[in-house]
Amino acid sequence: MNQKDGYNEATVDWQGAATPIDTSVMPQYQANAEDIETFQNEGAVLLRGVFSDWIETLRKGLQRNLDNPRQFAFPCESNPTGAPGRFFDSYCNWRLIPEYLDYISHSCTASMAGQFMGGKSAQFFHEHAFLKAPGTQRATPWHQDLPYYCVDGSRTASVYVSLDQADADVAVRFVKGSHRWNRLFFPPNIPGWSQL
Ligand SMILES: O=C(O)CCC(=O)C(=O)O
Ligand SMILES: [Fe+2]
Repeated sequence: MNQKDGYNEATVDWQGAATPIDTSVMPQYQANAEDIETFQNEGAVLLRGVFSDWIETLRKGLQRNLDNPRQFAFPCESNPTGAPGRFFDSYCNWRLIPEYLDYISHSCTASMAGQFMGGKSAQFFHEHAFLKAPGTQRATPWHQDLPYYCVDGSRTASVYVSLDQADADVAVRFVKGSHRWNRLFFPPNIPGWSQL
């Protein structure tokens, strides 16, 4: 894999020309006040089934990424050689993977994020795909995203779409209310960044 010092590098031109998205045809999400309050207070809210109709499309998109990792941006295999399972991630591919572009342009994800952030408009930052095959021993380290993003502020939201059922002990977890601790937790092992 195209890694330097353990970190993934761009393998393709991931910026390219601007990709116009017609926001007028994006479906609206109807967030309820209670869910917004939970998100604001606890930092995360579970919304079941909202993207059921998009799972197959997103799986197809992810499969492109998995089949030809080097044709996409920032591919990274984090499993040590010979370790069971697979831990793969890649990001900034929404222009290169038509299924991702379809989801971003035609699902209610933008409307949803906008309402939970409490803004009048939403700016899309990027997508990030994670794959952990059954048996993978390596876990994603505890972290917050904000410290390593080139954005700041509290009106941000990630829409995390799970494409598979995962047991609770290996599923993504959030520390309730930690967004309000007035502390930033950097991902570990990034040179110059403080350890968690
Ligand atoms: O699913 C994971 O392992 C990590 C997800 C994550 O860090 C993120 O979505 O920002
Ligand atoms: Fe993250």
